[in-house]
Formats: sequence, C-alpha cells, structure tokens
Amino acid sequence: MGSATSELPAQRTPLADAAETGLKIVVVGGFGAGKTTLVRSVSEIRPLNTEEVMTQAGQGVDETAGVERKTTTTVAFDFGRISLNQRMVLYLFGAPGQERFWFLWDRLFSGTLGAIVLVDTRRMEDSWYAIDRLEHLKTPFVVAINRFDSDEPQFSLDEIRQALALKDHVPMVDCDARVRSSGKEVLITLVDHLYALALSQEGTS
Ligand SMILES: Nc1nc2c(ncn2[C@@H]2O[C@H](COP(=O)(O)OP(=O)(O)OP(=O)(O)O)[C@@H](O)[C@H]2O)c(=O)[nH]1
Ligand SMILES: [Mg+2]
Repeated sequence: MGSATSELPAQRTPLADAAETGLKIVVVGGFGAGKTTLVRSVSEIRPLNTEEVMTQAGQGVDETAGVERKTTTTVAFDFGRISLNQRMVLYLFGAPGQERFWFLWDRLFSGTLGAIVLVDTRRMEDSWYAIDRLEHLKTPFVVAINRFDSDEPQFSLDEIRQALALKDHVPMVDCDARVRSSGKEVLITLVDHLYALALSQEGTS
C-alpha cells in the first residue's frame, strides 16, 4: 500500500478533493487514553485545548481508577493541525473522554473523514462506546494502542483486536502519544486506510 506522504494519484478521488481544503480527523477514546497528548505532540500549531483542572467536585462522577495521577481533563475538545504534504492538511479534533461529555461526540464526528480510537489497555472497555458510535455512523477508523509504561500485562495487537471485537480490516498500530514521530505514524496509518477505502469504492462504482 502506498504511503500517505507520497504524491496523490493522478486520478481524482473524493479524498483528494477534500485534501485541497483539509481533512477533518477526530481522536476519540476513553478517559485519559492520551488524546490531548497525541494532538499536542503532532500539531504544528500551538493546539487549542479546553483542559480544566479536575477538582473535588468531580469526585464520584469522574471515573479515575487507573489514571489517579491525572490532574486535568478535556471539557470541550482539542484542536490541532498538521500538514502531511503540500496539499494535504489534517485538522485534528480531540474528543473529551469522560462519559459525561459523550453527548458532544456525534456533533464532533460530523464532516469527519476518519477517526483514531486511542486505547489504554488498562481500561480497554472505555473504548467500546467510541467504536460503537463510529461503526454506527460508518466513519472509517484505525485503532492506536497508547502503551503506557505499566506493570499491567502487555497484550498483543491480536489479543486486543479480539477483546475489542474489531473486524479484520480495521488497522491497528502501537504508539506513544507523547512522541511526535509515533503520532505521525498513527495519522499516516489512518490516511493510508482512507485512501484504500476511497480507491476500493471507486472500483465498485
Ligand atoms: N506514561 C505515559 N503517559 C502518557 C502517555 N500518553 C499520555 N500520557 C499521560 O497520561 C495523562 C492523560 O493524558 P491526556 O492526553 O490528558 O488524556 P486524554 O485522553 O486527553 O484525557 P481526557 O480528555 O480527560 O479524556 C497525561 O498526564 C499524559 O501526560 C504515554 O504514552 N505514556
Ligand atoms: Mg483530553
């Protein structure tokens, strides 16, 4: 499969048309999976974040088990931007992860070409809702496993695919959301996936 950073195909595709004006990508996933961190690490502009300090008011509401050291949370969305090549600009929207903000997600998904589901394997079940919504809305997505350094068992990608009941065609990739090059690999995996889908749709139309 061709890399997303190579030249666009001569024949125009819906994806190529959209590339001239920018591609909207959302980063979604459970609370504390590293969405804001990913948008921050790959964005070439200073990203807009809507982080708020987590206070005692959230105790009993915010499900912090496993991420006790977390001090802030996204209350609207993150916004960043990255140019993959001269014609292709990605606009990144990081969703808020906490359940009480999930009502915002469908709005955020509107006009989205594709999504990244960021998974923290310590709280795998937090990803189910994101995957359900994306499948329901028929939004293409890839799954990125943000490997936190932890004493928890390190599951293989195949084991995680099974646990999340992911279909075989959904690409999976390991990442470290704090590392720019790693975040870029995730984005390229998604863009490659979108290309493959666009080309296969052209083949059937
Ligand atoms: N060790 C480690 N820490 C990480 C990694 N990715 C993110 N973190 C840390 O995990 C915490 C949570 O990251 P965020 O980026 O705020 O997570 P989020 O998904 O945006 O959280 P919400 O918006 O509140 O749902 C932060 O303190 C990050 O520095 C990682 O790969 N390894
Ligand atoms: Mg966040």
